[in-house]
Amino acid sequence: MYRLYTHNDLDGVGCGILARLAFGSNVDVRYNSVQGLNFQIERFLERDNLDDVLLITDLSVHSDNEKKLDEFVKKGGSATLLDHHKTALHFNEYSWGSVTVEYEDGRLAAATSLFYEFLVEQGFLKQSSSLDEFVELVRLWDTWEWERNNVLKAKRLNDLFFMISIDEFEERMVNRLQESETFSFDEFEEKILDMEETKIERYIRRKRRELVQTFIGNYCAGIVHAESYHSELGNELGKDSPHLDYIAILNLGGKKISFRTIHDDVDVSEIAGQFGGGGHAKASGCSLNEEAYKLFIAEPFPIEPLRIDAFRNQHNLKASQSGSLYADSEENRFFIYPISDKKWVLEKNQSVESSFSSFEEAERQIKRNHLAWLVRDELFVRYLSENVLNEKRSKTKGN
Ligand SMILES: [Mn+2]
Repeated sequence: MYRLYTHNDLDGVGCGILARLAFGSNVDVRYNSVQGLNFQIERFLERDNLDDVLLITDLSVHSDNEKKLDEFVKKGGSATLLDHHKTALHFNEYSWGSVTVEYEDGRLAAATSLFYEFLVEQGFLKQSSSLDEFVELVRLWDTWEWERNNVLKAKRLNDLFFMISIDEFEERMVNRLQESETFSFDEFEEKILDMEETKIERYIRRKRRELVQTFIGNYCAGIVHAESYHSELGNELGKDSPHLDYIAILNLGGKKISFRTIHDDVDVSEIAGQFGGGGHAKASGCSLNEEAYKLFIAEPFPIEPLRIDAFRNQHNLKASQSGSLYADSEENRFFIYPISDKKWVLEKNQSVESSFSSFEEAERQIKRNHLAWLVRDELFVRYLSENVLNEKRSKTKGN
């Protein structure tokens, strides 16, 4: 009997689907959380059945199980651990461990793509174009390469994975990969995916209206309370307000904070680390301890949400050659206009404040320090006409 222990995310379940296709009813597949795996492996080792073929994908075991697994193999047991996480690289020291983080051509590896190559190489599975595509979509999702290459189908595959149960997902994918030559969603899946997308868009729009801005340490943070869609939220709010260094997403019920950034020069794993958490440079998290509660919830509580830039304007547009007008809650007016290709002037209440080499830098300055927003056309037109009139009047006086 083949026994596959794998992760319970899309990449892990991708391995489960491949195992079903390769071994049919001759495989027992278990989906585990990171913590759940060691318990399962202990149970497996206690049974001490040398006829079983053990496969572990997308997860690794703790050092105690590592030793026991090595003993199991040394006395004739069969085990293979395939992973792509940096933290598992030391398993390459064992004949039964194979960890690849990156392919030679620079693409990042995923457990599903490694397991696919393994099964084909060993002659358990025949390569096909639908399998190639399915495996590549899982890899693109798991490594976040889908974003850079803008492969929405990979994101939709993961959305579908979250919308139905693991069992149903597995069954649908196994049938599809056996039957079709290309990989695509069926009509029902397309429909629920479209509905989900609309729902997420609406959720993000609502959350944008609750976004609060404040300085925490040296960073200008955007703070929002949300229970779902953290990746989408962090990404969309970050792109919508690039002047924010990162977005902190608070889940009070779960007592957790997620940090997301779109900027290469901000490392949110460091920020999470200050509160006992960790993660990656662009996505991290921590528990909500007392210090974090004070900084991210109590102190920003009285702050009004960040105003939204006017978005139906025809005239007052960002980076316009005829200038862009902003306001803040103290009724200051900020006017940004170019005087040459690389010189943008910032006026505050009609007197020159400073100049910048790009529009973005000027806007960043007023958004970070004054929480300013792009005003509606009506205000822009009034501002310009008052300016013109003031000028005429002052000239007439001079005569
Ligand atoms: Mn993975």
